[in-house]
Amino acid sequence: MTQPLLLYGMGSPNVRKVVILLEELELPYELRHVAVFKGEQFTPEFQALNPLAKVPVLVDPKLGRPLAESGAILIHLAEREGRLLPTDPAPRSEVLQWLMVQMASIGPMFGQLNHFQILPEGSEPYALGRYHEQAQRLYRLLDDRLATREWLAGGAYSIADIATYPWALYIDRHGFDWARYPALRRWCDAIGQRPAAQRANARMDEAFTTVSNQTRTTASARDLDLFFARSEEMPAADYSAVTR
Ligand SMILES: N[C@@H](CCC(=O)N[C@@H](CS)C(=O)NCC(=O)O)C(=O)O
Repeated sequence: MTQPLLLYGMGSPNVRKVVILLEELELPYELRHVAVFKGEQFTPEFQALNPLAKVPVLVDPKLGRPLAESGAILIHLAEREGRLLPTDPAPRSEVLQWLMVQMASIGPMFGQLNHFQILPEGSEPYALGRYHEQAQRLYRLLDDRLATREWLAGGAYSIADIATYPWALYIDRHGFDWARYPALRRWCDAIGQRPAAQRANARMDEAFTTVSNQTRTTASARDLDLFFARSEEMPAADYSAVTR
């Protein structure tokens, strides 16, 4: 019998994209929660899997080593199964380009916007303004791109779409109006209706949502300093909104 894959994660977009791909590929897998709001990622056992101490991490018996970084995990699984990443150089390079846009720009910029939105209103206006502008530029890029094509890259649904979708769903929480991004909305709806995306939601809810929320809402101020890597040398920050 084939051994199932094991994915370490929590309820977050970088984990969700891997779960969506696992469902698209119909591979057997187990999910293991990592209590990042309680510092479990910094245990020696977890850091042996990923020295950067972040989820997701995939353990694939066929690979013989744990694999971190969601983009690398998507490429590995797509290549392993020969799906959702074209082999012809031109469409393949296009899919990889748009996957890198997600990994290098969308994830980091939206992540920083999420961070500064958490702080009490008015505490970091420059940082909030900067990341809001960067996010707007990226939402506009996606909407313009999707106005002339069904999928982001390579002429077919691919790991570039799967990587970007869970992040694009932040649009209204980032204060933008869906009505100004109709092509992005059409694309999000189309992915959300795919049976694999719906099965991924159910698996994420079952394995992560309740337990992630519980660790988040009970995190102490010290836990949150650790989670946000705020050192003693830095100014104090009010993260209390995270626990609400
Ligand atoms: N570039 C990484 C980012 C992973 C990441 O930021 N993971 C977050 C959850 S989405 C995490 O583990 N945070 C815990 C920490 O930073 O200590 C990827 O795409 O896998």
